[in-house]
Amino acid sequence: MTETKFPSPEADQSGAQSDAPLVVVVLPTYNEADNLPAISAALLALSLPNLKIVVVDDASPDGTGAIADRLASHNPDQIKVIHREAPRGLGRAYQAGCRLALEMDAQFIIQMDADFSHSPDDVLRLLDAASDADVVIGSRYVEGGALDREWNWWRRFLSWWANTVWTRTFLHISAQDATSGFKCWRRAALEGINLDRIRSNGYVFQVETIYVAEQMGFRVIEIPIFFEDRHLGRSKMTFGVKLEAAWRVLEIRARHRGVHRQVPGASSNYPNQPRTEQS
Ligand SMILES: Nc1nc2c(ncn2[C@@H]2O[C@H](COP(=O)(O)OP(=O)(O)OP(=O)(O)O)[C@@H](O)[C@H]2O)c(=O)[nH]1
Ligand SMILES: [Mg+2]
Repeated sequence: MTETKFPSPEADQSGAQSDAPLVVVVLPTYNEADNLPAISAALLALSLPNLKIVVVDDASPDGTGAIADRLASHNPDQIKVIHREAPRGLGRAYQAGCRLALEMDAQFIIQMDADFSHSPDDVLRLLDAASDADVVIGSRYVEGGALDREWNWWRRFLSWWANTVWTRTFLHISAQDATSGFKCWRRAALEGINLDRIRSNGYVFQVETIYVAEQMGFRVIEIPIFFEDRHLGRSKMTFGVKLEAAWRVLEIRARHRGVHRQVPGASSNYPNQPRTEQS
């Protein structure tokens, strides 16, 4: 086994857990009753001694919020729940979850879907890569990344178009998977982009935050992931969400083109020892 930045709980018999950097996983949920218990368990089972979960539920009609509360009551130190009222929206939910993560003093903030499209095991790989970056994207479009074969041609086309044509043409984003919902932020980068200036309500939150991070000169890197189609539950991607994504790309450019980094070298304030994958 190789040295890791995030010591495993087994290796740390002295109760020195608080020395490990706090990793907070923000899990937005809307009707994820079938997935939430399993994804929470999988995350808590990772060999990270200081991991917490923030579930952000938007009054899911299927009772996900009550399930989240039950999980939190069993793991009060590790699971926090935010209950949001209407209007629902992935971007709004992430705003709330990321703010709480910063208040909790998280050093690394992970964004991921709650439906197992993003593998919990890949959280370790994102954290590894964060040794050399301010933001790490779990990417479907860099070499080695892949989409589930279940995706039909129309969905593949839309995702490709959104990433390679729309965001790259209009925003000149360097990342090849700017719409990815699987990311690791160093605290300094998330603070640096300033969530107050992010306006996206829905899925285009992903694009807006990456655009601002790149504009401000934060180091954004991508690592390949396999994006698996959800097994349980249904997609929340509505026509309205797609429409917001399409027009807001134009607004994002007008709003943020001139932003510059205000805290040069911010990432150097955070732990940055090399960490390699466990073997
Ligand atoms: N809190 C909150 N979470 C949401 C909302 N919309 C989607 N989510 C969550 O965001 C994550 C991604 O949503 P999905 O519906 O899986 O979207 P997707 O991955 O693009 O689509 P599929 O691949 O078809 O599942 C999931 O964890 C959802 O439960 C929302 O309005 N509010
Ligand atoms: Mg999904």
